Amino acid sequence: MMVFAFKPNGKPPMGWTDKLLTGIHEIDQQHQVLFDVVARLEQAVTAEEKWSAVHFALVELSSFVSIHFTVEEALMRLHGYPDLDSHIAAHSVFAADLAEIKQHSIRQDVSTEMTTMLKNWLVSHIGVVDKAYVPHLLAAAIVNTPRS
Ligand code: FEA
Repeated sequence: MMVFAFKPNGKPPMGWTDKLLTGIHEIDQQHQVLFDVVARLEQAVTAEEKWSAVHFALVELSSFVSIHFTVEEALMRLHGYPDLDSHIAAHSVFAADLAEIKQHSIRQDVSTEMTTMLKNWLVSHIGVVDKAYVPHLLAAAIVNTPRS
């Protein structure tokens, strides 16, 4: 069973900055899970853990990325976001890069450059491309407070 690391009342994940908050609670939680999983991947790579630990972190990251992209794309589609197609295209490129690194991890070591590339993509995608849909979704009255 896949267990994701998000702890709602825990510390913010490594590398997370509140500048990346969108104000849409569900999305912000998911983004922090992504950072958490990337931090675990980085740790496995820098500590030179067994290939299987690195591969498992990449499997976990791919699984959660896929869930997250599905949720985001559904919200944008549901609310008629005009830049949906280019946003989906950006997701597809990242998912393909990630799949390639995951395959690579079976045969060869994953480099810190690769994990840095993944983290940098997350920061710039969330900070620019995701933030661009926020005014549209908030105007469409997406619920943005935590469920009790
Ligand atoms: Fe458009 Fe959200 O996607 N954060 N990520 N990755």
